[in-house]
Amino acid sequence: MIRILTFVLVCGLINLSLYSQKPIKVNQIGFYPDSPKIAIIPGSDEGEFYIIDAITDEVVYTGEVKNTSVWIHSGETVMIADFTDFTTPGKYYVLHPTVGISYNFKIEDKVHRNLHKAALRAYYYNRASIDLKKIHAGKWHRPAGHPDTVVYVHESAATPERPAGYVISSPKGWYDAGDFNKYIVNSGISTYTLLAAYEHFPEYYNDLYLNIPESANQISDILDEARWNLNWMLTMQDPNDGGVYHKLTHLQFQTIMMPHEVTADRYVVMKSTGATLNFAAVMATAARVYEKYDPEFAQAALEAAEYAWEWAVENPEIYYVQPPDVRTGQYGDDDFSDEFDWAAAELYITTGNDEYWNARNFHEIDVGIPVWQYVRPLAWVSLLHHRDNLTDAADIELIEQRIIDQGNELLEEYNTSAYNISMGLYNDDDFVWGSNGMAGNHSVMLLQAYRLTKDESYLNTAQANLDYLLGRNATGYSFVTGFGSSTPMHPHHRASAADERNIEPVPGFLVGGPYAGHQDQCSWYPSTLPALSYRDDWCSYTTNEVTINWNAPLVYIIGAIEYFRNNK
Ligand code: G3I
Ligand code: 9MR
Repeated sequence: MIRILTFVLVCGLINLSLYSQKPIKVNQIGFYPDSPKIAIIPGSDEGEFYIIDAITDEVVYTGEVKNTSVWIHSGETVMIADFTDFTTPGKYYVLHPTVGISYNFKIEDKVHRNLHKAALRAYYYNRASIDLKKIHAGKWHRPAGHPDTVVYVHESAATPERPAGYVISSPKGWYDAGDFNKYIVNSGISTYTLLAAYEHFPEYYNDLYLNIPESANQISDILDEARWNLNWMLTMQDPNDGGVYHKLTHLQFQTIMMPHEVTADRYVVMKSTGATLNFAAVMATAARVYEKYDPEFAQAALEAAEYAWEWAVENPEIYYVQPPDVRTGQYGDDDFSDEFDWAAAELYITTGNDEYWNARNFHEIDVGIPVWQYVRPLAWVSLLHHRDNLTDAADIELIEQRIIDQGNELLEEYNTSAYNISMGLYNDDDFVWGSNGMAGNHSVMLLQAYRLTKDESYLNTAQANLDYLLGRNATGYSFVTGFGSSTPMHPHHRASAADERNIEPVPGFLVGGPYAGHQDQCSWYPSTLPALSYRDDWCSYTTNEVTINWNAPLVYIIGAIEYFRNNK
């Protein structure tokens, strides 16, 4: 009987399943047996939905659709299919008799583990100055790009000791994104987030094998990967004064080509307060994270951090101004108060020196969601993690309260959202350029509240945002290359777009995601509504580029969720 019912339902849906996206939206990777499980069904036809075994096509679960409501960010009326109490491992899809089906998903332990490795390996694939060998890179192997051993000091960065045209060597590091440039500001939040993942979950990462060139050493692979960028960052500090160059860049964006094909000159461009404080914060973090494994490096990182801090205190308002002959990314910022807070917090934690705590007024400052130009929340993340080892100067109650308040704000949004996610809190402001990074960073903050309180609603909401990124969203895409049934095939990523050998883009990259700014003038966006405004096309660099700062929260949240779901 069940088989017949399924057959009838599936046949009735053949037309619907010819749509380019399946109408029912679900995490296309899957769920842990004991985690919440939700699908979004468009329309208002409440009634029964079914979970179907993808191998046998049998109905294995019947539930009632509920909560019809409108999601203003996509203009859709949607319903919730909640099948949390179905816990049997396997491969399934969701079916609603009048609406259609979803893509397949799995229920199993460690369901996101491979995706987690891929999200980390994306950094390896974006390394400058190293051959990506077949044994590590598979079919995406390529010769080394950008040795960066001859880099010119740009006029904007000239000093008596290092005049314009002076040559420095500044190899390694990760390409920022789909472009080939290396930007200190964006490296700050990205590298920190990977270091925080390790600092918060060392047992998990000590076991995670990434198949990168350093995998055979005794250090965790995530720390080896982060070190590739830290080594580059260290070369961006001017040893004569402690200031840090804003970026290492071509004068303009290069056309579509493989990294090793590029021959244009490279420059370091002006020092800025923003870059110098990001550098100070990350080096102070690195000093404590690597102390056990490489004390010499840890010491060098701490000295570099303190030198940078001194420069920033003496030069508190050097804003990045793009020189007329430079056209690449700006990462410009007109408020460094959050960068000062973050660098002070990391230096305070690492050194135990009260002067850093006292340099800022932590009682007066708020939390928020981390993004490249707003890093204050990272100060609270680190203070929370180290709260039991701080000096008497710190106010632990304040630190805990700030984290809980931020978590509660996000829970409130989840509870009122038609999609059951926390995106949309500040209305359309969450749908910025890189909204997927924003969704990830919401979850980073929710996970801090969970780590502190062990209240499951924070963990569940953090996972709901991951479900959103992996397919339970208005576009129907799973936004990580290579993971899911419908994933980006044409990201704005030169090393993928120029690769004539492979149809599939480099895997493991989270694309920027829905955003209605449309500055790229790529035509045919399906909608002007922010949550639907996404195109899987090279031309859409405002929605379909990849970057190190969007992948970093993805790594953090998957690692944390995998750890907590399997170690409760
Ligand atoms: O600061 C204003 C704010 O005051 C205003 O309310 C808001 C309204 O739109 O805009 C804010 O400015 C935005 C800015 O980011 C800061 O958030 C701009 O509109 C927006 O266009 C800008 O986007 C940045 C983009 O570069 C263009 O500069 C993205 O955040 C940033 O991720 C992206 O970074 C690029 C690099 O430059 C180059 N490498 C690739 C990378 C990713 O695309
Ligand atoms: O490829 C560039 C991308 O990395 C940047 O995020 C984006 C915005 O700064 O710019 C892209 O380059 C475009 C340039 O700005 C304008 N001409 C077309 C380039 C993309 O093909």
